[in-house]
Amino acid sequence: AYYFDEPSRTFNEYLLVPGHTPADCIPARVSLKTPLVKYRKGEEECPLSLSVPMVSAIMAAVSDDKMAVALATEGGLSFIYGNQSIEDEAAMVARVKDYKAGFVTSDANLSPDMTLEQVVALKEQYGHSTMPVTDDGSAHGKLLGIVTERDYRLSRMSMDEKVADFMTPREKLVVAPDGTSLKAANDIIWDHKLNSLPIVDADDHLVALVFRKDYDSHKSNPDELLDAHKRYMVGAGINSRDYAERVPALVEAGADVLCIDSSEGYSDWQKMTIEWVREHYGNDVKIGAGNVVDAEGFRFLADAGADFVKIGIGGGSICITRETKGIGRGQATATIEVAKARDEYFRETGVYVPICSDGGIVYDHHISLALAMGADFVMLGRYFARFDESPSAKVMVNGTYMKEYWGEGSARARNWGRYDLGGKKSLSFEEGVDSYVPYAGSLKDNMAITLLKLKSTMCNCGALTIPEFQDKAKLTLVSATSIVEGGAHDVLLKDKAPYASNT
Ligand code: MZP
Repeated sequence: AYYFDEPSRTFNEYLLVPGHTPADCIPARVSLKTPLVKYRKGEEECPLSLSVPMVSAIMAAVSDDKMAVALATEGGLSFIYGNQSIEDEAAMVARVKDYKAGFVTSDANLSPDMTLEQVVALKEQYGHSTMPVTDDGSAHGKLLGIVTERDYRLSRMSMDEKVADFMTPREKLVVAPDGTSLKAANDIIWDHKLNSLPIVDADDHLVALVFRKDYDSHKSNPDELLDAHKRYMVGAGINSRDYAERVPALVEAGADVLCIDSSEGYSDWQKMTIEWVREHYGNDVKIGAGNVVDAEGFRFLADAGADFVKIGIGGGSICITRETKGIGRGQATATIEVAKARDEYFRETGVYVPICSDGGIVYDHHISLALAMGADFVMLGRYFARFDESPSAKVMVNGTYMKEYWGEGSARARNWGRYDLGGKKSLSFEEGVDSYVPYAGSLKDNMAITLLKLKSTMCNCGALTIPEFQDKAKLTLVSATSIVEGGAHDVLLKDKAPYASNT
């Protein structure tokens, strides 16, 4: 047997030592842009990049189309979960791509006299972009109008509150048939006391109505505002069994990037999947692979043609793989080793293959540590599961709001494709648990704090970009006793547990 010289370590065992902070190194100037897929040395720009280095896990409790829209709005990316029918997964991808952020488009079919059923039928047509609001908040009530679903969800209001709020002009739906003239559109806006602006084409026909706040925030002319109306990026999980059917459906639906979802990716199954994609799509379809935890595993997947490689076995909050099968590696050590292998591969081949640290992020500062250790971006499950936008149920447990969160290897998910090593199509034993995580509110609010912490840490290390951070970071191991020193200690806390995870 081969023995590694060093024990494998977790993020909690490391700290960053500050570097020199120049006066112009302030959070407002930090860029979190990071590559998502591989590129060649000398190429001006990576073909796909993220504005923030966070992606949501390929899990049924985390990444559906709603999560994908909310996260893409903040500059990250979701990988829609693959443990569902090909049709359902492709439909989720298509809904993200069809999502019309901040716009209520004109439609000749909309009218204030419509029944709720008719609106729901239209909603199907538009995907998830709109929500009907009725006077009594029930499905039988009289239709008052339609609000964009993003506003509806992000407001965290109950249906009742929403109906009350709906009476304010901000949320009202404008009913404006195609071909409406600018004058007629302005009349509608005036009559309905709407806080919207009409966008018209060269013939003065209405193209769309835009919420004024979106218009103002762009500070641009109407044309630019409609260019700004770009489609969100979305990823999708696949497995190494039904890819010949699943990949074409996801590509057709508009997925920007795919990822083979497996608990252990150093296998011929992954190589065969990547080869199939290359044979049928060349380099047009981007595909990530994993998970691996050492240099050998990285090299194997990079040579197989993976567009990015995911790191992590057994570190997920809901994962019991290490207990069940005795395989895995501390997430920090795995990330450090794979980052070195990525850099060596780049020097040798001129190809930069981004790496993603997946699982085991408990505190916000673990994201900083993962990036400092060389990860290009991180994948999180538990973090996102806590938010309004995750697909799981919000429940009251012992007087506290919780969200359900379960592993893909749990009896609840039975995602056999993720753990498959050939043989029958079923999950023979569990590698994950079913759990609750504390409800934390909206994704937008939480991510704003997390990202500000990350940017502040980067400035403490004198870095304005992620590559600069990776270059300049100085990391130190911490002893068990200095971990105690790092928390509040030797004082009597007034409030209970202010140091809960992600605070
Ligand atoms: P975390 O962010 O909750 O700590 O970890 C999320 C990661 O755990 C996922 O991205 C995936 O790699 C992994 N995962 C998902 N389900 C299981 C399981 O049931 C699991 N064991 O380990």
